[in-house]
Amino acid sequence: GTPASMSRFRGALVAAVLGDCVGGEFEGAEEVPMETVLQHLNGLEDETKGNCVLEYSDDTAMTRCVVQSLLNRSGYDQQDLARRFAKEYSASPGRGYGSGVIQVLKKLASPQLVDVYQPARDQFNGRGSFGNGGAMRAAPFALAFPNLPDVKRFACLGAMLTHSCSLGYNGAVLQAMAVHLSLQGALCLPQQFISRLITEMEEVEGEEEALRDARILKEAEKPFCERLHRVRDLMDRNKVSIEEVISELGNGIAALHSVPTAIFCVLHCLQPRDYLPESYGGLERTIAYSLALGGDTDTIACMAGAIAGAHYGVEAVPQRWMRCCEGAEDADMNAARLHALYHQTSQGS
Ligand code: R7I
Ligand code: MG
Ligand code: MG
Repeated sequence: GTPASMSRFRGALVAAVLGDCVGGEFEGAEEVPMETVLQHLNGLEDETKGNCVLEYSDDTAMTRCVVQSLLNRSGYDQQDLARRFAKEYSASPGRGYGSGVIQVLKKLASPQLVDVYQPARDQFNGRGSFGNGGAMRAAPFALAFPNLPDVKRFACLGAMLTHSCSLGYNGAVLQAMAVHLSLQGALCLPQQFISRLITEMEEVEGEEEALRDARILKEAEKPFCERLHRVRDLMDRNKVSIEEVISELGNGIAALHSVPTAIFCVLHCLQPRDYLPESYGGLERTIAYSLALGGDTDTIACMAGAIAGAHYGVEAVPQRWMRCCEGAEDADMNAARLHALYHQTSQGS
């Protein structure tokens, strides 16, 4: 497809929902046999089972808040977004939110709150969360703003409403950038794609706060860059085992242990793989592979889904998977509205 086409917007938002919904089945499982993954996915296509409904989790619930806020305010509005997160949580608290972030969401509901970023700063003894909750909802920023500096800035701020540690919000910046580049067709040249992400993250992680957090948490000097180099090493290799991917990149709830992993899933599945069905296209391969890693499957599949969906477009989304997933239709409609906002913004400024 052409860069930033409607199909790419729809693919990104719909496949993110699919990843979350189908990934929920295995969240927290230690490594999932591919056979089990394929059974789960084939089950979605079994029409004799009637209308299966897979509910979305916090990943999609918060993504929907971001989408609604960006559309309603025609851009980023921190007060509005904070209010929507709080309202969504109090309406449906059982979506599987991280155990720490719940406190932030409760504080965000207070009408007396002056600084909407303060509750996030109070997390984890004042260091802030490094969970992947900021990254899991970052895709809409890439679908609302055509310019990369805006994507980076607003993805960062949007994440800081709950994640004030740089290892949290920089995961969101990386995820939004990956969706942005994919939307432009950058995955047609995978080597350049990963190199570009590394170059951008070099700058992002060169900031004082990031360098300090990395030091305190005893990570590499530039933790996301280090992981992206590992992604590049793994994608250059013909055969990579699931165990190696987990040990090199991680499959956990920290942004550092899941965003680079999601990016790897997309890159690895650009080609057919002998352990995945021949009938699968790239999008199906990406989601199946993400689930087979185990761990934080809903979130890794959600993030990989957004990046892959922006590359392959909505035509690559299996209809029968889509029909099973709560919120997929809404995502499709909202993607079209974001497409309009994006192209309006690019002409206006
Ligand atoms: O990041 P967050 O919104 O959780 C997202 C995850 C996704 O997998 C969703 O699908 C859902 O299942 O949850 O929520 P947080 O509570 O901010 O972070 C998640 C977890 O990461 C926390 O509950 C902690 O276990 C851990 N964590 C930390 N632990 C120690 N020190 C995050 N930050 C820290 C920290 O600074
Ligand atoms: Mg979830
Ligand atoms: Mg999760």
